Amino acid sequence: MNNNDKKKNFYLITAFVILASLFLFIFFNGATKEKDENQEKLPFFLWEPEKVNPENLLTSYFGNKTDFFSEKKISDLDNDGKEEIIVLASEKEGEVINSFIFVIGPDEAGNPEVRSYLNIGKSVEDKGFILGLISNPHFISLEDLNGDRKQELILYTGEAGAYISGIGVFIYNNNKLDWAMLEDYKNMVVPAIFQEGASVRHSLSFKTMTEEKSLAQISGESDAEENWQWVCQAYQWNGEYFKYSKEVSDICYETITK
Ligand SMILES: [Ca+2]
Ligand SMILES: [Ca+2]
Repeated sequence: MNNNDKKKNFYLITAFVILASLFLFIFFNGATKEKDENQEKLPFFLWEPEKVNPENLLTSYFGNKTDFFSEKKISDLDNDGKEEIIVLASEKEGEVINSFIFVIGPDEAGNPEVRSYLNIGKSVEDKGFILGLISNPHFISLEDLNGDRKQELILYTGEAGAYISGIGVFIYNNNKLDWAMLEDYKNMVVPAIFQEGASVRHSLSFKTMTEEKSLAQISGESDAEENWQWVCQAYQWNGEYFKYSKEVSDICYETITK
């Protein structure tokens, strides 16, 4: 090995050592940063919705009302990677039954907090409608009806006399729960509630049409000659609310009669 070769080797080794040091520095620096970020996120790992007792939280939220009967589901409603607890609860106030939907999520420390709640009956009245059919609500499903990857809540909103029962659709968006609204064929924008029963409509069923971003109610009706026929009314998401669509109603009708 001549002097030139030795020099060349020296430079190569030096360059290698510098590069290796640089690589190790970047690698460990990055790892430390990642660890710091994990530590900042730590409270969310403490959020264990299945261990939360919502009844305790809601009792303290509403004072000493202890006559809640409730149903709950755990699901990531708003698709942000963290699950929420959805609770249905009712309380009797004299002859009146107040029914609520609660959405509970983690606060910054990972403790449960009520994100939003809705008094089902009162919120309808606040919108200028009267709805006398609210009793003990139950879950039907949580699913994305309008294609924004966030789940809507589809609930039985309770039963009343004359074999009447109702189905309500609710939207949870930006930490706020509210009725999904729909525009009917008379161009009235109303809370999305579908009623079934002897004095309303017969054989109602509720159909979700994911591909059309629509929901539909299917009912049976007798025409003037007492001929039984199926009727399909479909409402398609227009970015703001579900709007009656003749076209989607026809698609709905085809799927149930073919
Ligand atoms: Ca969530
Ligand atoms: Ca949705």
